[in-house]
Amino acid sequence: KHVILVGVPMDAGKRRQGCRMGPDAYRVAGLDQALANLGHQVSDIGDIQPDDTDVPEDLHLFALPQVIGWTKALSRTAQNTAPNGLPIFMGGDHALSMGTVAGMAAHAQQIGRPLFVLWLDAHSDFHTPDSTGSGNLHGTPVAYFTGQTGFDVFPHVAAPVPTDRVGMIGLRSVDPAERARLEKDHAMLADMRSIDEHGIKAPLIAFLERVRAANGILHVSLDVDFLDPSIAPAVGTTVPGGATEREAHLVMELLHESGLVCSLDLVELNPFLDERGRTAKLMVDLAASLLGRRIFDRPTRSF
Ligand code: DIR
Ligand code: MN
Ligand code: MN
Ligand code: MN
Repeated sequence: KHVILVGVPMDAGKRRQGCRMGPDAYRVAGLDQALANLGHQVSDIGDIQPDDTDVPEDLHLFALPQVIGWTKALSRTAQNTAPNGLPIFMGGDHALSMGTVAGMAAHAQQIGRPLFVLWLDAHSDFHTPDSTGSGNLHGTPVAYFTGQTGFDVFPHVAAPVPTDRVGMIGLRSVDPAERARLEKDHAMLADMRSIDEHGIKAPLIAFLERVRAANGILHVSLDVDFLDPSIAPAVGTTVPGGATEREAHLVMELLHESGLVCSLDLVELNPFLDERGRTAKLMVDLAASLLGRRIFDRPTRSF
């Protein structure tokens, strides 16, 4: 496979700064070599920059013009890279998924296949600009790319992803406005309670079967806070009770075996909060599992 690394030094999605250092942390942790060792051709196109916009600052929404500039640049970059390989967007905070998913959805429309999205996160990031209490736009990307109302000042989403093509695993911090919206329709919601009760594999396999049945392609968005803070401390919004290292690797290996993944976001890594690169290295290992690293081979699964 041709893997295309895209650096996204974006910090505009929330007030606490540091995610802009994420792309270089992944490079220092050896993401390119880890994937090359699996036999992939790896290109790093360097760090991209946001477009200029003349949207004015907003009193409630933090760094609104910058987020819009990033969304434009990222949507274009996703559409330009996806025909040539599997882009990995090295964030940067989770507001970058407004652009990456919008761009991947436009790409999917081009090739005539539906885009599904797997959201691995403690949070559902399903606020709209009207419902967000924090004003931090990293809490809004799912609402944006599914075409919820309230994003008039943002770039138009040419191919919104229907909410019933979005699956979420790892949820344990969902605000009331998000919950009300999520309960309407979704492809799969696995909160930590359901993972405790049924394991992490069952909901994922059911979701992958839906993607396969629809001849879809799958964008994966991995937020560091999907993981338990005891193993992944380098994130500004830790929530206790997250996925274990083994659960996370199982998800990644099953995603690899599905053969359905077209693109990946690695988001919310804040190297300023890390312990000697520990979280960055874990994220690199998870990306490697998603791209085929494993202990022993398993038969290819037909989802
Ligand atoms: C939080 C979002 N619910 C908010 N937190 C996130 O600010 O609205 N953390 N996304 O990663
Ligand atoms: Mn998130
Ligand atoms: Mn999160
Ligand atoms: Mn919140």
